[in-house]
Amino acid sequence: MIDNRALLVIDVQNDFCPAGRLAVAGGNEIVPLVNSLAHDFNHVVLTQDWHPADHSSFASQHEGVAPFSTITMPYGPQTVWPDHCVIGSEGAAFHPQLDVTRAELIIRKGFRKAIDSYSAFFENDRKTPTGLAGYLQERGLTRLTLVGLAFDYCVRYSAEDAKALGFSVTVIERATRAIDLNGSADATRKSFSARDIILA
Ligand code: VGL
Ligand code: ZN
Repeated sequence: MIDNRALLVIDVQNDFCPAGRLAVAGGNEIVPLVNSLAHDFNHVVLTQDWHPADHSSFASQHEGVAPFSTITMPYGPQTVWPDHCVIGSEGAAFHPQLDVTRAELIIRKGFRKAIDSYSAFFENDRKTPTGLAGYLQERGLTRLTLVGLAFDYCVRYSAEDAKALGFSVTVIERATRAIDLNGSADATRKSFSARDIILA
């Protein structure tokens, strides 16, 4: 019987760790636990936030707009961020202690200038697929465990999309850290509970 479980490790990158450009408090602390989980799973997929230097999700690209405020894009509201995870930069690299040797796939997202992608499955228009669902489905990987950064953005959107696509979804909260903007961490817990996403 094939092992249908996969660990999805979201955005454990330097820019989301302390001293990074979009630092998530304690982001680095999850690395040992993520590594030990990666050894317990037979299938591991990593995601990597991967933006061009002039990405439209950067506040710096919008005159007079402060980081962490919300703008309206053609596809809907978009929070704007400090510049982060610029393609090829040290900030976009995985945390140096992250064990990447277990990964069977690395999926990059947010590489199109005009659209952001929090979710590992769909860009922020909520309909352009990244291809990850097809990859997992073709391989029979139907039971997903999510960890990584940030709990209330890329982990949240990835988990919700995975659930809506019919995967079974568990998020291990102690292997995540939150940005927590305007109550977003609590909103994430409530949303998971409403959608039957298991928070372990
Ligand atoms: C993320 C904000 C912007 C994340 C990525 O990985 O949660 N958050 N880009
Ligand atoms: Zn980003």
